[in-house]
Amino acid sequence: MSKLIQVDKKQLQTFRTLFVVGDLHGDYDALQAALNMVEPVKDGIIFLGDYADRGSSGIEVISAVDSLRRKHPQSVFALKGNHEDYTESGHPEFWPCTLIDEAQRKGKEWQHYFQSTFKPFIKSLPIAIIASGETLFVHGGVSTKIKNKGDLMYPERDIELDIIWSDPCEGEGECPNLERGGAGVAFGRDVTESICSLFGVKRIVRSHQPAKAFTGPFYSHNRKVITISSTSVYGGQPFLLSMNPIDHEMLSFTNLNPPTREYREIKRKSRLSATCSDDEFQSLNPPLRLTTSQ
Ligand SMILES: [Mn+2]
Repeated sequence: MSKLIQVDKKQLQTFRTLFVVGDLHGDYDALQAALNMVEPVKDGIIFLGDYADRGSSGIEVISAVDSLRRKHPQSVFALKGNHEDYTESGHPEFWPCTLIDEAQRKGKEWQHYFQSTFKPFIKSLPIAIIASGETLFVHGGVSTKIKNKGDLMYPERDIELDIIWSDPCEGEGECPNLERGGAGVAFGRDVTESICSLFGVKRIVRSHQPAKAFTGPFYSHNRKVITISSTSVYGGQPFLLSMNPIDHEMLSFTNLNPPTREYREIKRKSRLSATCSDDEFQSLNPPLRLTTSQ
């Protein structure tokens, strides 16, 4: 099965809006807020991966995304993130994994849940979407190992790892992603340029770094890489990206969890911007919202 989804112009034209959801990490409230704005079939919707872990409602998020995408396979697409990377026997290939504890807390025996529900879900996830002439969607990033479409359709393991783990970096070239213990690569502007021209797209939309996108989208590589986050579990604001389906240059971002007055006041006073440190935002960290599970 191909791990690349190609959406051509004709299909894009059928959508009223193309919505993109970044990392959710168990934030069911943010998912619900996003889905309230979307009408599947009329709208296209792309999830960029990392559905569980850290937040309290990974099970519910996975279940909702899975059923939505089964119901609307022509308009709902869900990508694989590094938090959907497990061995055949259900051992996570990343850290930290909280989904196993969450499942057990909610009365699910992990092996049974993994084999019967989660594994079929993650096995079916593509790793990339090309919206013809416009945008490459991935969870993490790209690397110089990618030479053609076949590398996305039937990726070797090292290419899959690059796609689900990599981050953009300043400058040019590519090096091991040391901030993540060498998983994936840190890729420079020239790598973005060559991948965009290889696949005939104008930009790369990805997630994987919620801390970089606390207050809205984070742009890199001359605005050709857009990083978004749709989770509040790290203390930032969750955003939904809306794109004109045939001209992705026309886009907007909606805060799914409008800031409280207190947050806005602190932000105004300290003139926080998208470049503020993680520590500054940690001090504003709202309590994790607990979603009751059924
Ligand atoms: Mn990630």
